Amino acid sequence: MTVVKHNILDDIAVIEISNPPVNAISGDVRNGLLRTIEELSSEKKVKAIVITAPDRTFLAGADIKEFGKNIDAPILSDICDKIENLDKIVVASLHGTPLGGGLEVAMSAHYRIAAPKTKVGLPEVLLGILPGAGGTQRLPRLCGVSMALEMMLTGRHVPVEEAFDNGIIDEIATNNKTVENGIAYAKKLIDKGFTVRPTSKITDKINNSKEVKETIEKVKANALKKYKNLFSPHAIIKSVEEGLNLDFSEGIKNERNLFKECIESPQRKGLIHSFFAERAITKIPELKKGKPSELNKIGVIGGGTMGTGISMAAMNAGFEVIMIEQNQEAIKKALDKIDSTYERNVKLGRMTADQKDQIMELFRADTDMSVLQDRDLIIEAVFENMDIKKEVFIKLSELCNKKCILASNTSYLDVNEIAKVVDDPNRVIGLHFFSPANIMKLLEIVVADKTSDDTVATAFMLAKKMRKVPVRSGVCDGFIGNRILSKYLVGTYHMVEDGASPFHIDKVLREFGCAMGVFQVIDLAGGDIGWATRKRKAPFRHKDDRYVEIADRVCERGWFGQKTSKGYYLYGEGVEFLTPNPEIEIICNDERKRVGINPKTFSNEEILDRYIAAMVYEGTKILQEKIAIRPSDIDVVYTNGYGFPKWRGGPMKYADMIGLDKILSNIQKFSEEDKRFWSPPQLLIDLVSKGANFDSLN
Ligand code: T1G
Repeated sequence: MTVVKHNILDDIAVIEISNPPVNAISGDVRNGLLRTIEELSSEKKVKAIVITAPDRTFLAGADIKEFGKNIDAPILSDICDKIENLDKIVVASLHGTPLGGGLEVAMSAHYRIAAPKTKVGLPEVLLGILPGAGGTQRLPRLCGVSMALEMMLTGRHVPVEEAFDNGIIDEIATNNKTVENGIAYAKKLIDKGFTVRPTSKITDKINNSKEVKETIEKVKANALKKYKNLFSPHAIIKSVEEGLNLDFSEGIKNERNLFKECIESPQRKGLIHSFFAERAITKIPELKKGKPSELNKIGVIGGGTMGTGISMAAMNAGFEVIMIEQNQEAIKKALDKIDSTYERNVKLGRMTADQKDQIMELFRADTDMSVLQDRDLIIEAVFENMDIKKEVFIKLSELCNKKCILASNTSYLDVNEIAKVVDDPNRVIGLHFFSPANIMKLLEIVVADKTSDDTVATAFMLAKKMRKVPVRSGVCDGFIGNRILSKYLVGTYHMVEDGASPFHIDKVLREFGCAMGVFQVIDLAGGDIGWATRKRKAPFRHKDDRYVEIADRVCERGWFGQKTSKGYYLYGEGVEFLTPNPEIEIICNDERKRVGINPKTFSNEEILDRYIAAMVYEGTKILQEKIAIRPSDIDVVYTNGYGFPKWRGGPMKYADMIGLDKILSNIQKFSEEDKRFWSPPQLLIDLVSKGANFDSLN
């Protein structure tokens, strides 16, 4: 129930806004606030008005759910102008996370007091829009153009101390009693004879000096590189820059027009979808029933790339870690990797030497697995081979305490199969981290047939403590991410054998907004990993399945990518970034001749259509088999783990935006060439026939 209520205590009026869970500024809040402001503006005895939102946080911004719908009047920008132009002192009393429209309301007040630990920000850019209620005009007036642009282009949440030091906040309270803090501060201002102080009239930090112009030119130049695909960052800079040459009300109008352009941009749809998709991932049945068990001590089996990354992710979250390796040499190698990573952080000022020492105290390594008896969770990160993994789990099942959760970091293998060798399969789960595991946000939580709800709940709690983005996956080969990767990789090899250049394909995907092209990713991960997977799958490949051997030819030459300084691209001292390996095209032509294919030309559009079709094809099958609970989970996997552009929402959202009928007709067209690879999934046919889309399944 949304309420905007107010009380008048002597000569101070207190407005309290409540719209759980985060006091988002919905239509009801806007109407209530405007009504209250208008009522109080004519209250003679009232000398000051305090705006508060006492629940979990001060206003956390506009109600994002309203975007894309007709936003009814009054608009927040007008309400902010009314607040600023009141002839009574207006104080905003802040706590929690006043963000976006919430901070804009606060900046339209004449004075701001904030509770300790408050964090303020204008994160609209993360939603593909800009601060549309005066933020691009008022924030520079409070903290200067440089900091204002930095805040609006990063969307970061600024701690109260920094906000105070830079003029955004006028007073830091000593406690969280936001109503009392507001009243006391208003009284102090009145007693000291302070009067109204419209932010729009504060200009000392925005005189269009040479310095300000240089700042804006620098930010613009940097933005061209950093945000080359994005719309709203450039609109933000434009609104600030043009606002400096306009009077305030013209600046506000200009901001409004740019805001509308952002709202119309498909990037807004993609980024807002990602916002809610990343909040839906924890809405899974197991978390309704499961209770997380206590988690303090973690064991990691294996000190390779994944083992060291996982250990650091656990240490960064404050867990005590024991790593098991086969011998002292391997232990030394792992320890050096971990130590040098933290040493680099110290050098880059990301942590102090003391903090490094403290975090290293959480880590020790051993060759004797019996030291793992007191662990709450073990994460196995040994070589991707079923027999080796089973051997490890048999030992763990025998020596670990019966409450200890046993997790595998396998990136493809059958977790049900692994669970079969453990005394209590309820405590077995897949925790698929992404390399580098101490950096990458995504964590696929693979729920096996017998995994208990408590085990799943504990895994999601671990993810939260590690600040990971956890996505629930059922068991299948490659889970959500790698299964879809396998599909579009095979589809990509088909295109190459049919005549497309790997480098053309990568260029198209980079221009689409992907962080990297497919062949760049292969070179980064190591071609040998894919080769091992192809060999593992070979015995199970259907005789009629088309199999392209180009990648095998590359691997047979020992060209595994960055780790061998040669793959699809060349690497090394003095080698320019993205230098194609000239021998790749020769291999492709030789293979086309060998299999008798007359190469054809692929347009950018056809390359993209086939790439997207393969992803959506496999994504649909994953939904059909209930491996993923909802399409937006697949989107979260791809935007957090596979470099799919977040501003396109993810593959399933992108499919909705271009139309499932178009995807289906592409797949039907491609299936005429290869029925086995492209037979249209029933769910896709059903959705199209019903005129429905993937969003209808979220
Ligand atoms: N609108 C609608 N719902 C929101 C919301 C918002 N602004 N913010 C959060 N929620 C929902 C969220 O979906 C979830 O719902 C629940 O609240 C708890 O959120 C004019 C145009 C505030 C830091 O970008 O960053 O103002 O899943 O799980 O981890 O210029 O939410 O429970 O059903 O994230 O404690 C600008 C977005 C808007 C802030 C709290 N504001 N929110 O984090 O909880 S644009 C933002 C956040 C704007 C103006 C423009 C975070 C948080 P459910 P949560 P949390």
